[in-house]
Amino acid sequence: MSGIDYLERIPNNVDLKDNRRLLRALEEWQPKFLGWWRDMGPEGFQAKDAYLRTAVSVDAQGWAQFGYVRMPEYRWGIFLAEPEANRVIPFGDHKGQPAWQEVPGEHRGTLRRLIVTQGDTEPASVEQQRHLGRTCPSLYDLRNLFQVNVEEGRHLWAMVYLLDAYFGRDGREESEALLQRRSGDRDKPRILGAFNERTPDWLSFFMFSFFTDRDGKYQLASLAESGFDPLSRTCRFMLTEEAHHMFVGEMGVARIVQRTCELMREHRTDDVRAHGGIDLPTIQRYINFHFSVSLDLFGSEISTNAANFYTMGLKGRFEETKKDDDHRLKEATYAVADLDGDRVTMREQPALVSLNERLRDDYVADCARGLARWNQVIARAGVPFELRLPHRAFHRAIGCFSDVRVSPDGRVVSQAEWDAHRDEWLPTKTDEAYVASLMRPVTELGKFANWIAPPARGINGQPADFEYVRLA
Ligand code: BYC
Repeated sequence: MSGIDYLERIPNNVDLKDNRRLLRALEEWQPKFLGWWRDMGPEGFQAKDAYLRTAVSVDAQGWAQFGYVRMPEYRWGIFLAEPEANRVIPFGDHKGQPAWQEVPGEHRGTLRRLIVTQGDTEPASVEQQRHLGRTCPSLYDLRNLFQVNVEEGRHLWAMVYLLDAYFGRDGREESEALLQRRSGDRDKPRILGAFNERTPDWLSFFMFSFFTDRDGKYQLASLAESGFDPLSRTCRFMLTEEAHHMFVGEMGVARIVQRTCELMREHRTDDVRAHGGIDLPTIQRYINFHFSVSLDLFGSEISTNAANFYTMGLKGRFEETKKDDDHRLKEATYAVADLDGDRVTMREQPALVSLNERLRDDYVADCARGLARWNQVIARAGVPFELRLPHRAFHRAIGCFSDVRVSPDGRVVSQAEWDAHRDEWLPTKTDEAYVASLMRPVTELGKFANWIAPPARGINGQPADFEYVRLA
């Protein structure tokens, strides 16, 4: 037995000290997690002090404590949002019954699968981002990357807690498997498509944090409605952290857009590549890629899985309890995008099997609000250009549009037309090589790479030139 005091190392509000079985399972898992973190976590910075936020409790003072820490020593804790007294299952066949405090036996396999799918994304994103530290545009951005990484690590802990505490031996096996799959690996890939894509540069990272982390927001919000109360409470706390990740993405892209517009105006040209900026059409192509890949994460438009998750009371809708209907949806319908020959149309479908598409609708509306804010940056600079979300049928690999080619404006096109325009619509090898050529580390205090504007303010009231990571 090592001399580590796990109760001290694992801040928690799940009474770990009184749950010997769980503590033993976590003691066994923690060194494997650390081994994974050393192998697959941020490359090259494990021994550096970073100014990070750690959650040590769920109250206002405790959930965001800032200080310098070396990442392998980060205190990955287990936190559930405070229980809601007399909470009932808000939807599905069990609606109105007391929320489950233990796993409902008949839904055990399905629930485990949902938790594993959620859990799998967390280490996957750390793996995808592990090389980025080497090319950071500033210490401020480097710190934000590490904050996102350690919190994804904590989200993995959150799911492992559920598996170990509630699913016995098969839960522990799943916890191990979460450390064994690898993003992009041919033989043991991560479960969902977007988490096997590469995140080779910081433009991709910011796009990922904006678009793919936002899928996290909507999936977690749906799981936060779950009748299985420990899952609901876990996800509610995770959502507070997710907000910062999307902030990093939104502001990252906004700062790139701002810098691009500055260069366009300063040099009176659209050709900002000549001046070391990232041109707006390239940014648009990255949007097209990351948005479409993230749309796939919501699953097929028509899904009996989604209907079952709902009917079983395991996964609700976004803001389920704020909706004013019967929360069973047996009779209701919902308008779903569909393919009619070579046209994209809308078709009324039973609401239960349409839940993936409904959540995707909520997500698309949220993305559109972020895009509008990027467009304000462009408009304020007086540049006549507008970024757009591509049509939801564009470049899809999951669901009814996966077999056809669709243009960003929503027309079904021939393979020949697709081939002729592909390089206008999606990042090209040349784009990627150009963006890669900009990725040179900037680590002087208060300095920022030429292709990105400094942030309006620093983290936790600190200035932009604060020593967010101590590299010396
Ligand atoms: N890639 O009925 P279907 C986050 C599979 S992100 C590969 O269409 P369903 C984060 C599907 O699993 C949030 N496979 O879909 C963000 C199924 O396989 P099985 C993650 C896919 O089941 C950034 C089959 O296709 N959380 O937190 O209704 C950084 C037919 O499925 C994909 C969750 O996803 C895909 N894109 O819905 C860090 C929540 N899509 O089961 C973290 C939990 C579908 O037949 N997961 N398939 O073998 C779910 O709710 C559901 O599994 C999904 C799929 C919404 C993902």
